[in-house]
Amino acid sequence: MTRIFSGVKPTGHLTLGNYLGAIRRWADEDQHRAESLFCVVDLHALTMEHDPARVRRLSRQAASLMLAAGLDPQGCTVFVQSHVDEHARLSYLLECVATDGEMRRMIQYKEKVVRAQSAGQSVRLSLLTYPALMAADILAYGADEVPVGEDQAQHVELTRDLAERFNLRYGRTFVVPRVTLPTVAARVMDLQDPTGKMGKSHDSTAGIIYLLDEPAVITKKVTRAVTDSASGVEYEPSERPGVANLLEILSSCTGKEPRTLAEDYDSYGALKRDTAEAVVELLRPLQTRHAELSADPGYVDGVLKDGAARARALARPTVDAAYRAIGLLPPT
Ligand code: AQP
Repeated sequence: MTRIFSGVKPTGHLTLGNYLGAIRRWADEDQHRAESLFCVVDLHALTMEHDPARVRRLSRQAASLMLAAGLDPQGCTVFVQSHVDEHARLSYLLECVATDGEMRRMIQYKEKVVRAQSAGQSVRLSLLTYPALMAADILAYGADEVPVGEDQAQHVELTRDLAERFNLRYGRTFVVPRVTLPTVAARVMDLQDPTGKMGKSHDSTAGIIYLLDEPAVITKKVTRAVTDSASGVEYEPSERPGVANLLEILSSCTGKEPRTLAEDYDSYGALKRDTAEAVVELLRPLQTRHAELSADPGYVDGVLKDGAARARALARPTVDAAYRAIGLLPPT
């Protein structure tokens, strides 16, 4: 059976980008067709300046939002990365297979270095080595598929390279995974800066729709979305990114093609009104379920405990095999 792994970092409140690019697919499709593992990848939240209490809070919130989005713990494994030691164990081996040059080529690394430096922060070494840990997250489980948004595709490509290199040098140990992207909204853009990704750890929040935003807040953010001064509504992502972003968001809520949707509108006002309404309705059930789960933290903790036990049992044999293959003496 196909095996799927994917995760979300507790670096901020989850956004519409996280939902449309990843989590909705996990819940609506992936968990029903494959053996699936979905993870709150909390170790990745330590690569930039962080507040320990906030990371803990956001980790539980991310898990509860994943469940609220429809992940069924009877049908898939939901867990927290740091509860399973195998991720960190394998990450070191992959650092011994990766090169400094390929880590430095990662776009997210380059972007986040600029962000850290402009905030006057030092750049943590873990920011550079983060893709090795992400590769470990995936390879430890023998995942065949990794459903992510477009921004993570480069890291999955690197994971493939590391798996192939390891297998070639030390004997076949890892499944070589492939990335799967959503057909629409693979990169939801910031409503205030439609040339940049809607990212949960960005400082300016006016262009970011958070999954737990109130309906009135969502409406205000969509209404104030940056478009352009051209007249008429057309789907031209490179020339008119703001309008294209709204059409893609509406498309992923309605199932209609962005280009077809564009024909229904001759004003930005109507497009924004319908997009805001569609997003509010899309998120309503998730927000209701999240409120119920928040009132029952014991349930979420129980899901994460069972999930970690299942994940550990799956990862351990592969990581042990990698330790043997690379030349480490097994304990007696
Ligand atoms: N804007 C997006 N559009 C489509 N998919 C997205 N994803 C993230 N943003 C978008 C996908 O959501 C999954 C989890 O994302 P993540 O937690 O790994 O990263 P992030 O939300 O991008 O958060 P960061 O890295 O902490 O902050 P920023 O955004 O500031 O760089 C992934 O599958 C991702 O592709």
